[in-house]
Amino acid sequence: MTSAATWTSFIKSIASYNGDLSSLTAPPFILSPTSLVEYSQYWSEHVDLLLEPNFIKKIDNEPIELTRMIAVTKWFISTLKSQYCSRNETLGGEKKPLNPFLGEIFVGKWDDNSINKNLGETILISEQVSHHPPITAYAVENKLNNTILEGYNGVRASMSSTALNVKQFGHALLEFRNLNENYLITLPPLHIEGILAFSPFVELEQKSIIQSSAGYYTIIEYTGRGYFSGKKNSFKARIFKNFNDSKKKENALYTISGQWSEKSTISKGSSTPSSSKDEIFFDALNNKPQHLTVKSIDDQHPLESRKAWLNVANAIRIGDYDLIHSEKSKLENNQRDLRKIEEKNNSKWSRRWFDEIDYSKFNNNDNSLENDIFINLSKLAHLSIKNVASGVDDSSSKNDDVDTMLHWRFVPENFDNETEIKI
Ligand code: 0T9
Repeated sequence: MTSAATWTSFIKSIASYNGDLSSLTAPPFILSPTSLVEYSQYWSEHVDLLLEPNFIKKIDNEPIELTRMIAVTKWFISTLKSQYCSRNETLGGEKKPLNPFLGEIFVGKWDDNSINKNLGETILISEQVSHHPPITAYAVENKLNNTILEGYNGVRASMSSTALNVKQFGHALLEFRNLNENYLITLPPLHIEGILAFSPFVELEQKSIIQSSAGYYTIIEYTGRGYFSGKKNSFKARIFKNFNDSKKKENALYTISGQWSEKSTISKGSSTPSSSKDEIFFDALNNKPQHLTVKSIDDQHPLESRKAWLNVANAIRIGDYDLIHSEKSKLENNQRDLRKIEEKNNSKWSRRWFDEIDYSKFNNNDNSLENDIFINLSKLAHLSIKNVASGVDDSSSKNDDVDTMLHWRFVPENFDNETEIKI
């Protein structure tokens, strides 16, 4: 088949889309040789900004917790280009990632590249904790600075006439243990545009929220091309003293605006900063991401993503559709066999470094979750703790038909006792 013909059948498969992303039969040139379990690395490609709050000194009369919230907001904005544009840069467009198998893992580390700070080593561990629906859990850990970012994510997608609309589930928790300060971060909805024009790209929608345990509350609103600013990847972020203050935009302590994939500026108060007069907040064009280092494939465990998918990835790189198909089938059949054996033995696949926590225990007066940072931060931000889309508030009527409160959490002991997987 010609590219155009396979593209047409792809568009047709999208038109009859049933919500299961793995069922999309995509032509080879839209396939990425990278598994979704790798995408967790995008959280930490500006590791200096991630760790920055540990190094902040109090300035003038500004509460130090506010200065740290500004730093966390800057780090978060810096992650977006890696998260949502990097395939365009390395592969020439958004591509369909490999759908990770249950138990697939991806690990790596960032060395300390800074000149004047002692950042120490930062590691990433990422694990596919569910296959149906696909859910990836991850932790980014820096022992020297006692800092942990952990989270999980999954998506639910639906097709409209021109775009694939994607809701994210899950959240991230950022803990600065030396500072006794934590942050909850929600994941924005997005859509994939440009499918009919052969060049898919992500556009973010609505908002992300960052809630600090010190009360500070940042709301980041996304707009894209064609909206009022007209520029792609535009955002406006407002930092408030707390959730209640956020009801009136005039209460903003700081306002940041610009393009997260390019430049943004910050100004005090609630007026929109001017790109010519105000201070640069983050310049994505002059702050290149620091990629993590990963062991060579020879040194990897069979569950490690690049090793497990090697043959499929190579087939994608040479664009051999039959080979992609046969290599993929091998892997998928293996997985089916594993599930059958588990069913027969009445056992289940044991997750390596993460565990699903049932937060409904909290409502049933189980005090093991008394000081849980997710519950405390969700309360401050008036966010639901149910399994609703990320960022949905606790009063939304959408919550009524959802009664599970299951969230994936990092189990540090499991990782400390890990003997098979080396970073
Ligand atoms: C978590 C991120 C997520 C994963 C990806 C929607 C998407 C899978 C999920 C949400 C990361 O932290 C951030 C970035 C990009 C998201 C992906 C973009 C995308 O297109 C895929 C979906 C599954 C597809 O591949 C659909 C096919 C597409 C190429 C249409 C032509």
